[in-house]
Amino acid sequence: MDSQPASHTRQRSADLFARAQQLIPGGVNSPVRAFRSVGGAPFFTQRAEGAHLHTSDGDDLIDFVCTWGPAIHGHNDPDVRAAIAQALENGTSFGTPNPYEVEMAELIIELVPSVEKVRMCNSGTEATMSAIRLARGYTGRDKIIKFAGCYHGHVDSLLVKAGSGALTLGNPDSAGIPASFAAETIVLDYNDADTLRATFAQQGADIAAIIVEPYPANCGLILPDAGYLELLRELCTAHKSVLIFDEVMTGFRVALGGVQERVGITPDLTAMGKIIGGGLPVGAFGGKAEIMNQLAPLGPVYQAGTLSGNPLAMAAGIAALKKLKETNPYPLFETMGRTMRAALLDVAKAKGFPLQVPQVGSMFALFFSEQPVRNNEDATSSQTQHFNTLFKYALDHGVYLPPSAYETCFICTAHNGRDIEQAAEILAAGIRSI
Ligand code: KE4
Repeated sequence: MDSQPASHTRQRSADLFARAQQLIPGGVNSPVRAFRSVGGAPFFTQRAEGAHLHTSDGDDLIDFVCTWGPAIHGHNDPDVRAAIAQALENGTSFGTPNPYEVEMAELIIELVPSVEKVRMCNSGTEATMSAIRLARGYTGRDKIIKFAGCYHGHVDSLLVKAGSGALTLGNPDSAGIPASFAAETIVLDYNDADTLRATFAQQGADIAAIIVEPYPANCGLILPDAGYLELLRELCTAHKSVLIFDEVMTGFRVALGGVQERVGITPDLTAMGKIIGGGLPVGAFGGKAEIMNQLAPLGPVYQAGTLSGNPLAMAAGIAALKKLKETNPYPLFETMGRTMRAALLDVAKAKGFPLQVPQVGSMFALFFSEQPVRNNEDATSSQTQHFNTLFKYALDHGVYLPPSAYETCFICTAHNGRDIEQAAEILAAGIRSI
């Protein structure tokens, strides 16, 4: 892959972006795509294949965003395509139950043992929003605990940042969120066991649920201290609060059964998305039948969706999940992830540069920080300007990292072999150039 000349203008993308900005707020349909965090203007993608994006400017990029997680088999996977094409023969949406929904539910329940019943929806946001409503309806309580830096989609009660004061009551983290909503959300630091215990001691009887990304991956990638996730389980059990694992990103990615399979913890509810749609719009939430049966039409908690269980999305997701079962790519992911981590740490050490590369399987992140990153405050204290410099160097040399230091890089099976080595060389050169 040739390095792009620094003067490479990406003119076609620039023209498209100029038009888009006249029509769509910020020119994008999701904010992170606007490159505001890293600077510069976004490129537009014409086609995606395997581990590569082919841009409107004729560039060929090794992709470590993988459309934010769904493309675990690489883009445009032939088996997923074939499944969509076959389903398409019968139409795109029926508004009635369809056989694909049953097969998808059977697969999820087989692969994620904590899930006894599951409901499909159309995004990760819908999944977490519905899980929270369900937990509140099931417990009759209002308070939710979330953790600073964790992102669970644009749910009103979760777009909340840490408040001040001992009770850490939340403040809105977006315009349009009533203070009354934010006040029902308690925001704590991830990996802070003492404050968590104290919060439950003070308010346990009012806490409907904890919602957590068990491996937070929306503030870079953060891994739990030993015993921390077990503490979440212990406190929720003791206080009869619902433990919700948001595995929209980690589900089926870090193991077939997600983080909960790796750590042997059984949440009460799990939010899912991304991979289970094979790249088409999807979300799902599931867990204990006793809780799930509170959902309409059985119970008093309402939740619905015109396109929930859409046959094309179900066919694509079923193909993606079946392929994961058949190929078991997780050892390969660990090997590729460690190859990338070692290459980055080696060059940073040789340069005497502070770099942390948390990695688990096919997920890794880069923090330019002396200290390991244990929570959101550590993450935001890292030298993100170095990440932004690396991002630009990488893009100019044919490697696409997530356009924010607070995202996580994804490896797919299609990276195997030359792509991962070539990308590691380019990123190492990028670190040397900082
Ligand atoms: P969606 O509504 O975007 O499908 O899912 C929301 C969501 C929920 N939970 C977790 C752990 C998530 O990571 C997400 C969405 N992830 C981001 C990337 N970090 C999506 C990218 C974007 O917002 O454009």
